[in-house]
Order: sequence, then C-alpha cells, then structure tokens
Amino acid sequence: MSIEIPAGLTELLQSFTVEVLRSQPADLLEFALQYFTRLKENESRGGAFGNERNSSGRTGKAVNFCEEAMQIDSENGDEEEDDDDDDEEFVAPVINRFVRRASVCAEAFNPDEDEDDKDARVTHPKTDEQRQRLQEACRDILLFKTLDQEQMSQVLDAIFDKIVLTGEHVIDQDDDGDNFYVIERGTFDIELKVDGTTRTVGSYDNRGSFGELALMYNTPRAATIIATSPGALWCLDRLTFRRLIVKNNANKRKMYEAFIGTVPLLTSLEESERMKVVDVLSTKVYDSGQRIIAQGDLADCFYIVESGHVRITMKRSKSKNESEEEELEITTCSRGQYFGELALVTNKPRAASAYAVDNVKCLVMDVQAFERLLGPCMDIMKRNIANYEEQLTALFASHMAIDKQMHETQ
Ligand code: 1OR
Ligand code: 1OR
Repeated sequence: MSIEIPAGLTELLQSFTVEVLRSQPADLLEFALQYFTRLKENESRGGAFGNERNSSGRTGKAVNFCEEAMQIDSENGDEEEDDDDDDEEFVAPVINRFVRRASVCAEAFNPDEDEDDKDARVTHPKTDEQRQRLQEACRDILLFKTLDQEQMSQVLDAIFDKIVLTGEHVIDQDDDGDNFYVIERGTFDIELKVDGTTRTVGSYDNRGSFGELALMYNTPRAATIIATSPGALWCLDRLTFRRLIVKNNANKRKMYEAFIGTVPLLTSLEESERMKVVDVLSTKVYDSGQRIIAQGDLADCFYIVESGHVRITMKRSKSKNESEEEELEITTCSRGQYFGELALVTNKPRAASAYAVDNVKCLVMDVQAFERLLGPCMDIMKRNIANYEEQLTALFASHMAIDKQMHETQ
C-alpha cells in the first residue's frame, strides 16, 4: 500500500523546521501554534507578511517566523514585485502593500483570545511596602500607561524582584527574551554589537525600563544591558507581558493607526515602522494652562499633539539685569505636530517651555524609543531645527526693535 504525501506537506514542514532552527523558541508548542495560526490567517487574507528587516534596524539574525511565512506565500504567490535588496538569506518579494501585515504578524499573538485566562495569572506575593515601591517605579513606564486598573493590578501581582551586581549582564544581545525589566534603582549601560564591534549607545540612570522588544516582536534581544552599579530590578515574565501588554498594543494600533498615518513627520516611515511607534507611545492629557515642558529641564520624552493646542514660549531677559525675564510666545502646535525633539537631538536641556492652551492630549515617546525608531525622520527634524535658529534670531531682533521703539516714545 502506498501512502500519498499531500501536496505542500514537505515544504510546509521544511519551512517550519527552518524557522524553529532559526528562532530557537523556548516553547516549541506555543511557537508552532502561533506559526501555523498566522500562516492560516495569512492564507485566508490572501496576503504575504511584510518585511520586518528595515523596521527593526537590525541585520539578518533578528529574523522571526513572519519572514518564513512570507517565503511560503511567495511560492504560491501571484503578484510579486521586484526587490533588489538581496543581502539577506531569504529572497522574498517585499510587497509594500502587505507591509501593514508585518506589524500584526510581529505580535504573534491573537488579541481576541480570552485575556482573562485566570489559570495563566502569576502572583508573587509582596509586602505593602514592596508594592508601594513597585507602584512608584512603574508610575512613569509608558508601556503600562494604557493598561486599565485590573490589568495593572495583574502586572503588579506578577512582577518579582531581582538584585543585580555591578558588571552583571541583565540581558545579552541575541538571547531569547525572558522578562521585561523595570528599574527600581541602579545604573545600566545599553550596548550594541554591530558587525562584531560593541558600542555603548545609551544608559539608564535609576529609572526607566527595558527588555520589551524581544517579548513584543518575538525577536532575539536587540541589545545588551549591563549593570554599572549595584541595583534592583522588577521583572515581569514573558507570558504575563504578552498576555497583557501585547494585547493592549493591538488595541492601541486599532485606535491610532489612522491618526499616526496623518502625522507629517512620520511619513518617511514604513507602515510597519509606524505601528512600532504606536506600540511604544503612551498618551498624556493636560488641562488648559498646564505646563508640559519647562525650559531648562532635562529631557526624556518626545511629544506629538493628538488634540488641542500647545503654546511654545521662550524666556529672554528683559533688560541687562538677568533676573528680569519675560516669556515670549514663539509658536503653537496643533493636531499632528510634534515638539520636544530638540533636547533629545542636541542632548541639551529643553530650549523652550510648552503649555496646554486648551485641553490637550499628547502622544508621548521615551528617549530610547525616539532614538531607536525615529532615525528615518531625523533629516526632517534637523531641517526644522535649522529653521528654529533662523527664526530665533529674527524673533529676538524684532522684539529688540519693538523695545527700542517703546523706549524712544516714552
Ligand atoms: P530587548 O528585549 O530587545 C534589549 O532587549 C533591550 O534594550 C531592548 O529590548 C530595549 O528595551 C533596550 N536599540 C535596541 N534596544 C534598545 C535600545 C536601542 N535602547 C534600549 N534598548 N537603541 C538603538 C540604538 C541604535 C537606542 C539606544 C539609546
Ligand atoms: P525641546 O526639547 O527643546 C521645547 O523642548 C520644544 O519647543 C523644543 O524641543 C521644540 O520642539 C519646540 N526654538 C526652540 N524650540 C522650539 C521652537 C523654536 N519652536 C518649537 N520649539 N523656534 C525658534 C525660537 C524663536 C521656532 C519658532 C517657530
């Protein structure tokens, strides 16, 4: 009796095996489930997964199973477009109209699955004092800002603490992701290995969080994080992170997809890159008159106005006596416009203040995400910064002329 091998079985299993070998998943069954679910979804949509290479800013090593799925699809594919970019192992057609799928695929998570799987909940008991310290450390973590109370409480239950010593590698680049980390105390360097050369590209100083990327996108760790002092971290396990944060990101994408596509600054990003921007954004609301940025402060955030108006003002000394200052209004930002980039680009304190004119809602991004994701928009920002300098000279010159006139008429 001969057993007929169904058409496509060999290719299917081969592709899956290659992907397993590439990704080395910790949980093979979960990986298989996600791989085949995505493949099926993709097939029924008649599309191919997009190309994640450009958006991650990393080289071929950080390949996740989406690309393999794309290969399979391209074999059956009908409308292939050319792509000359052949420096990677896979030579799949990069079809821009499918790029949007890439970001969905990158989640490898079905947001419609039952979030309230009580069996999946993890609890690490904490004292009241510990819980309070934890809440304090999590207060400014942008990824947590969009969680509702119940989700946040699950996060607080699941988090556990870890003491680190100077020199300890909390994360090693290219490893699989285990936890997401929130800094309770301590300083940490961010190291990046590119073409065999390791560089320190940034650092954390007693606040912030890291380790979200590998968990969000099922990719190897994008950087190495090393403690440069004794410290303490709060750790959130991979499964809880995915169950709560990734689900939340799917909702955020739905909410912000349309708006983010209209932000002029972000037009040079691919759709999948824009979705990664959405993933790391949080929202902040301000009442009319509230200060958003204070001139001279150190900077750690970048803002895009979602609604309302933001007045940008600059102090200048009124007279030769430095203590007498006035605040000049220099511009107003409205929906779709950005501010707060200058200090991040120049590594200087805030050059101006920002105030809510009416009720304002801003999308906020932290400095690490800004550097990681907005590289392709840097030219636009730098051009605008060059304009600031010209306008500053013109503005101060016109104010000096007015001052002089007033002085003469007095
Ligand atoms: P992960 O899970 O990949 C390493 O593990 C973590 O380092 C990563 O998540 C981020 O949380 C954090 N590029 C890549 N990862 C970064 C970066 C970064 N900054 C922090 N992480 N940068 C791009 C360098 C070209 C920004 C440097 C300031
Ligand atoms: P930041 O991080 O320095 C204040 O925080 C922000 O105000 C700044 O980034 C810019 O995003 C925003 N000069 C300096 N900052 C400006 C200016 C500006 N306009 C907006 N910002 N101008 C020259 C001063 C007359 C431009 C006037 C149109």
